[in-house]
Amino acid sequence: GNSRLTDVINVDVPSITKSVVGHVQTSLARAPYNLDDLGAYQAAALSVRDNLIVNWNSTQLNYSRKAPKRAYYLSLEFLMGRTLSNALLNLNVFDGYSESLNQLGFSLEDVIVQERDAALGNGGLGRLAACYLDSSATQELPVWGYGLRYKYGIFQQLIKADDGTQLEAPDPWLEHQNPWELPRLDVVYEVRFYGSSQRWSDGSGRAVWSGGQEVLAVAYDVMIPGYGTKNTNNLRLWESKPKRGFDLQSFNAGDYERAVETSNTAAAITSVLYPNDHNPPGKELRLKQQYFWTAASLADMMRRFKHMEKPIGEFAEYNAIQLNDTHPTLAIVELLRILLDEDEVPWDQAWTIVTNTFFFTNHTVLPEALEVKVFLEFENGNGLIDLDASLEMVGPPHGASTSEAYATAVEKKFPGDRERLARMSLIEEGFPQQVRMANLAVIGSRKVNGVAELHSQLVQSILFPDFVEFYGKSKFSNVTNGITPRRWLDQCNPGLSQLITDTLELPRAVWLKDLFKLEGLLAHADDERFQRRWAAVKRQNKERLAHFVEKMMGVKVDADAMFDVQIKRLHEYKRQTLNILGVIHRYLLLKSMTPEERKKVNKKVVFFGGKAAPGYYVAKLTIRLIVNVSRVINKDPDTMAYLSLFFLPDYSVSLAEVLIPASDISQHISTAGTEASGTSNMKFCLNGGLLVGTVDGANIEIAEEVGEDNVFFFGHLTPDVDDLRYQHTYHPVPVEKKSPALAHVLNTVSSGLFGDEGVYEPLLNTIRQGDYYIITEDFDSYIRALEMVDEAYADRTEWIKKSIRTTAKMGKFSSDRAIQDYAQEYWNVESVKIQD
Ligand code: 26V
Repeated sequence: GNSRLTDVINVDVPSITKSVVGHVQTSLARAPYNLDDLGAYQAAALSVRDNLIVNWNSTQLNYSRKAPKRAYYLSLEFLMGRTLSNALLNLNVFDGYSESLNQLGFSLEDVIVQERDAALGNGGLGRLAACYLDSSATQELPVWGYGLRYKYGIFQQLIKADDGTQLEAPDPWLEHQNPWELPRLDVVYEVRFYGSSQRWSDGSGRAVWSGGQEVLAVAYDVMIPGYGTKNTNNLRLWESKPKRGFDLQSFNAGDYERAVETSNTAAAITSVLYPNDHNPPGKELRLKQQYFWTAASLADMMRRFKHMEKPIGEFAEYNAIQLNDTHPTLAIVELLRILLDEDEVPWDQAWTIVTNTFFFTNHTVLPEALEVKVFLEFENGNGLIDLDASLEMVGPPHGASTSEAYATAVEKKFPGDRERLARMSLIEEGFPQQVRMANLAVIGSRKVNGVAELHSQLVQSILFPDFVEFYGKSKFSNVTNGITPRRWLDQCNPGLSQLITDTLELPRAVWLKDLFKLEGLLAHADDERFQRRWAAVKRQNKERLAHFVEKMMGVKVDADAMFDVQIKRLHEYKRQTLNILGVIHRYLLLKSMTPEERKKVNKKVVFFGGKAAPGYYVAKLTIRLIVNVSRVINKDPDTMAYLSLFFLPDYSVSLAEVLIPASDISQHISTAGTEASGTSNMKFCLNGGLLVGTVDGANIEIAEEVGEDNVFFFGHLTPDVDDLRYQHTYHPVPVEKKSPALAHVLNTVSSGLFGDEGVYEPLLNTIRQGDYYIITEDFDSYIRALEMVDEAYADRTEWIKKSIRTTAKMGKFSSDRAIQDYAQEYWNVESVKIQD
């Protein structure tokens, strides 16, 4: 069905087979007969890797020879998912491997799913970084990613059988060896922690830093192939390692625990990804991760730059560094430290270089997500708590000079405005004092951006108004997020990809690199044959998901029903609660109907997926409610034909690749002004799913592109939210008054219909009291929007047209466009074509 042979130029099946079998025998040391799917995956991956290595080498050699300006994407998270299928498609050898594996008695589909996801990220921010790497390589831009090689990625989510609560288990993704990384045991840096620093007395700001603890950073390179190009970029991940394996003295003295203690603390740094997004953990280990990673990355960039033999003053002409949120902000003070202490650059020039090098992307306006770092006391501490001590604790001794120079400049521009000075300070006063990472990121960067139009406005008006006044508007701008159409259409939805290629009469290699070409589909939206094929693809994808769910959960899923999906991290602002309360409302309505009435109702299957931060009590309670509601309604004989509900455990990139192509409608229902962008909204629309959502984040720009008549908007708008919150706090009105329908639903949950009498009260009370995310205010209009969805779906032809028009207008949301924005408007880097 999904043959891609049409555009394949280079399918040399015998040589692929030779390479795969060669790896079975000499790399895996196994016999080609009697091989299982896992073995076949490993051999196929090693064979593909051989090709990647060749391309990677010539790319890196070309970059070194041509010495272009480079950009570095610093992100603590890269949510890569699986690599094999992506590499096969980007190298244009998918069919060749498929055929070869068939001949060897395997199905490529079964082999592909043997791979574990590389899940080194929490959600949108980490997946965005992965899409940006794909687009950078595809556009032949000299961009590297820098991150950490966590031994354990995002935790595995289990749902407890008895009460439906979330449990967390470790994600040992490196258990089998990882064929996509190249250990670079020779690329090693020493990173210092603690110790003390002696400042020179010449007023230069220069210091000598010594003592403390040194940890080694070892590089692991992950190859990032571009689509339809030889260019293969690099993602360099650091692993921490003790400088000395163990302490021989303690060992000889018989104290074995002591002997390995320091080696344990060193290894701990890159042991695990922090699983909370939006709530900074405030743990010493997290700060250590941040310094370890930024120090190693900068040392590496500096070594590369020194190799070019350019004057240090030209550093920013050859290097641009994008900060993915505030997590890598210590890079600013670390570069300053290197320039001052190691290269003896005068302070003013050093600061100019720094502020020409860095660019800062903010990813949320939620106040609780803003990183402030507690001043941890100096190890040899004299009890002095100031910026110097704090930043010296983990590293660079130049926090204070930065802070002073900057305070002087602010004071000069706004003389005597003490309150403003306090707001703009790098230090949040109090006990203990804390460093405001966002303020440091703003002052140390050339440009600051948000991730969708509305969000970028809010970044300027809510987060940094003082800085907009201080620096002027031009320092602040917007780069709307994007997604890679290679993974999020071609790879996850081969049926649709093929239909698009057939319809546009363009090679897929063309439209996948220029997504605006999808507009060509508009001319076919009224063609009935095309509509039927379009609907058939969606139907197939729904059946694929139905089979998947049946296999995973042992329950039948009706692919005739409308599929309604909400998949994202659990968070109050994302309002999964609103969705589940809406499901209960629908269930109660169905229960109140006669069998005859029910027959006229649109059949619906609702899917949820997503992880809650382990310590986020209300989010975990929401999962528990969803699971227990599903247990009641899925076996209610009155309603089960019309409404069913699934919480799919352990949501991941790979699960998203099955869910997204199968959705008829998806939910993006954050309180207006809280979701910076959202990126799954783009993925659903690209796959012909429609949206129900609030006027928030990138939903707004999606509606601008596809037309408001193709999006189901509801709810209050951003400017009204603060007032409504104020009313709920100071002039509370009972839920019954505002929304009788919601009150009925809340009371039904309280009554214990879904078991666990009383346990949901803390969750329900977040709505009954305060209602910070204004669920009460939005509930009725949400229900109305869902009714509109049902009505629209009843006219199936019209629905299919909406679906086609939606996909056709998604060009803007390719991450290729986003990366072009960064490359041109921010980094000033140009593509480098690889020659052999
Ligand atoms: C913050 C923190 C705080 C410290 C602990 C670990 C951690 C991890 C991640 C974050 C960042 C939270 C911000 C975030 O993930 N924002 C999301 O970024 C997406 C990509 O721009 C965007 O689509 C989502 O709307 C936004 O919520």
